[in-house]
Amino acid sequence: MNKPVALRTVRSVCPHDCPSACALDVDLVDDCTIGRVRGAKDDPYTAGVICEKVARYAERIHHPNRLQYPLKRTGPKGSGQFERISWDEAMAEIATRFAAIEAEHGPEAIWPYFYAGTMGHVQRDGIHRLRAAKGYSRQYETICIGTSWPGYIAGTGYLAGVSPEEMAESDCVVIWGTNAVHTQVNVMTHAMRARKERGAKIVVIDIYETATMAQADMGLILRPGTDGALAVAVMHILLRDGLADRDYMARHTDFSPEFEAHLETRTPEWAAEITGLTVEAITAFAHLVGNTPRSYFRLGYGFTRQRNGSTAMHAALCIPAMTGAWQHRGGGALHSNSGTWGLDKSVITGDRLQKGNPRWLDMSAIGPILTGDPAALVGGGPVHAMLVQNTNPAAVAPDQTLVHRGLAREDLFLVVHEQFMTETAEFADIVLPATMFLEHNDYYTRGGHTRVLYGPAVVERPGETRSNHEVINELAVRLGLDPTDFSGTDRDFVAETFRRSGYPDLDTVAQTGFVDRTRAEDEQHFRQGFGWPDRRFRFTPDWQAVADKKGYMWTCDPAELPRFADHWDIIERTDGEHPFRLATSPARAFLNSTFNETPGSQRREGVPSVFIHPNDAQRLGIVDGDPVTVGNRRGQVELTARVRTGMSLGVLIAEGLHPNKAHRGGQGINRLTNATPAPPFGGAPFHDIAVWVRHSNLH
Ligand SMILES: Nc1nc2c(c(=O)[nH]1)N[C@H]1C(S)=C(S)[C@@H](COP(=O)(O)OP(=O)(O)OC[C@H]3O[C@@H](n4cnc5c(=O)[nH]c(N)nc54)[C@H](O)[C@@H]3O)O[C@H]1N2
Ligand SMILES: Nc1nc2c(c(=O)[nH]1)N[C@H]1C(S)=C(S)[C@@H](COP(=O)(O)OP(=O)(O)OC[C@H]3O[C@@H](n4cnc5c(=O)[nH]c(N)nc54)[C@H](O)[C@@H]3O)O[C@H]1N2
Ligand code: SF4
Ligand SMILES: [Mo]
Repeated sequence: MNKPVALRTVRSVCPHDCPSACALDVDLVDDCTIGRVRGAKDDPYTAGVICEKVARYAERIHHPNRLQYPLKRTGPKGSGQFERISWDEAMAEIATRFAAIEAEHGPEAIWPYFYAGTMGHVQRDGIHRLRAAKGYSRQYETICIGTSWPGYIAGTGYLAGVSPEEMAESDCVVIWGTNAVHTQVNVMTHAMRARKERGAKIVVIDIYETATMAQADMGLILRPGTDGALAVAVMHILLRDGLADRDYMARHTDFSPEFEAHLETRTPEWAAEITGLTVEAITAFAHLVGNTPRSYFRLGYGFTRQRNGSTAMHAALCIPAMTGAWQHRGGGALHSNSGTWGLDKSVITGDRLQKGNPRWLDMSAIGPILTGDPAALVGGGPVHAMLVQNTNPAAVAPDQTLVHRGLAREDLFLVVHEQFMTETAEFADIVLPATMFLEHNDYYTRGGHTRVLYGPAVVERPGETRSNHEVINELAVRLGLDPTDFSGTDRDFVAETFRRSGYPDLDTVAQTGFVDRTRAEDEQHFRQGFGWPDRRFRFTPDWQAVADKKGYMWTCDPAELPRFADHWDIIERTDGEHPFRLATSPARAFLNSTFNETPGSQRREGVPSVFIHPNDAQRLGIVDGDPVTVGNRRGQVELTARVRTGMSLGVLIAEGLHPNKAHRGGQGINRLTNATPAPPFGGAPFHDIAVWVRHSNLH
């Protein structure tokens, strides 16, 4: 077959929930069809590189299974039996049911539910405008950032760090708790530049030998949930061996004799016992960062998906504050730049329209909420209706047994707006077909770099698909809300948001495709001080002050938190019945549950499997390729064993969110995860799971 000839190439942005926010060059074959997708060469962060799954986007946008028409359920809940209906019928039914449920149970019985399927602000966050104007239940956003952001803010007081492009000027790049080769490939571009041009050392800290660690000069494989112990032992060594910058600490941190006395007890021997690392490995790492002023800490999400994730993030972040790496170009840390956009999004989110003071429901606790757990419902009544956009909780949310039981309730009216017939859509009463990013207008941010990018509609939409923005506006008007707040195009909303934010006007931005929000170098490095009133970095965190800054809600007794940066020993314990620790690390060719529908990604990832150490496998009579069952009190999942080294004994790794149905037995990996909110402010500990494993045929 001849390759189709590109008609023209347009600039766009990857909309998916990945810190890289790549600028894309998309070939158009005709008005409806895309060809190749490449990373923009002239974007300084993307630098011409994108992941393989987005390079193959034609497979997703032109997928034969894309939803194209509204559907209404005809069989039992979850049966997947639907009939085609018109948009008018669908919207009329939704409006009638929502109005009736509100009349009978009050507006808090309706819970619009969303997440980050698209990271475009107009399409993603418009659901809040409807929520606010109606006084529906609010959504506490914990599933991804619930533990990591608070841990970072606890130190710096501000959610921002050194531009990732500066990594190229580092002498040591520490990639901590992120599998960047899978989850944000562009980190590698800049880290590898530093190695090539300056001979920088790359350190990777994970719980197994990831594709990222395979490229490292130093790989530290520690036991899950023990990063805090490694971090405080590193600080112990820095102080002991005269590698701490006491002058920097005196000027820019709250370093105290009490904290120093605390660290005296955190010896490398103590940490070796907890982390499973050797004293020599811990010492070598401490000496490397202690002797390398330009050390850049790229702190990921993965190590914070443990119950002690917030304190682990804070402890790791303390290292560059002790060495003074922050002062130097190419030194410091980055977790997320999401505090820096300076956007006024009120036209999208409708803050001014907020009716009453409705309850906040924790998105991670969707299972307990829908099955009537009084604590999760925060004292209020049941949820009777949901509008779901941009997320697939029946696959991605923790404690899947409860999630499915809840979604299957006959007295829950469920509307799902989707691009595909996901596990969640299968439970719906009404399914609405959604556009994709190349078919609507939006602007995008992500914490992994410093630019805000614009992505215009460039191809025709298939069938009767509609954008989130259009659905929210139409539903609001049908529910009797003031059309002035719910009319105008998505492009109008982008333009108005830019205007309110003091950004350049949209026509200008559309020329280049981005707004550069890179802050002054001194600000990125906190050279004039950190984001607390005394301008000092905090080794002794004030978690209440963190909560006050961001409106976080406590999920534990504040007195339980360790006083100083520390290892907090609260992860799920193994026991005789559950002797293994499972982490559900990311797959390279899936993005959460997105792309698990495309053939190229399915080929790359194969069957749902679990990595197991050869000694553990041998003891349990398991050989590579065997069917195994992994389980705990919450559920059981069928996987295929992959026997491999490069991980600790007693650890299991299941990469990726395969479709639930791809597992023998049809139960997805989140059958095993826990929906109890992590302390101090909530979040789902997806990599913190005690389980058993056995050969499936030896029951
Ligand atoms: N290909 C791909 N890309 C993705 C995603 C995806 O699913 N697939 N997801 C996207 C989303 S929504 C997000 S938030 C980001 C997340 O991206 P990351 O920041 O990379 O976070 P995770 O994917 O949760 O996990 C990263 C690594 O943390 C490791 N880990 C788990 N527990 C521990 C621990 O206790 N200590 C240490 N040191 N490491 C640990 C895991 O083994 C894994 O290798 O990636 C985004 N990009
Ligand atoms: N076991 C385990 N579970 C996890 C994780 C883990 O590491 N392990 N990671 C967690 C993390 S970090 C996150 S962020 C969550 C993410 O969970 P989700 O936010 O649910 O992410 P996706 O699975 O990518 O699902 C996004 C859905 O949005 C749809 N979508 C995309 N664009 C649009 C649009 O414009 N309109 C509409 N209506 N729909 C759209 C896509 O088709 C897709 O089905 O998953 C979490 N779940
Ligand atoms: S998923 Fe991430 S790496 Fe891939 S194109 Fe999108 S932003 Fe870039
Ligand atoms: Mo995420």
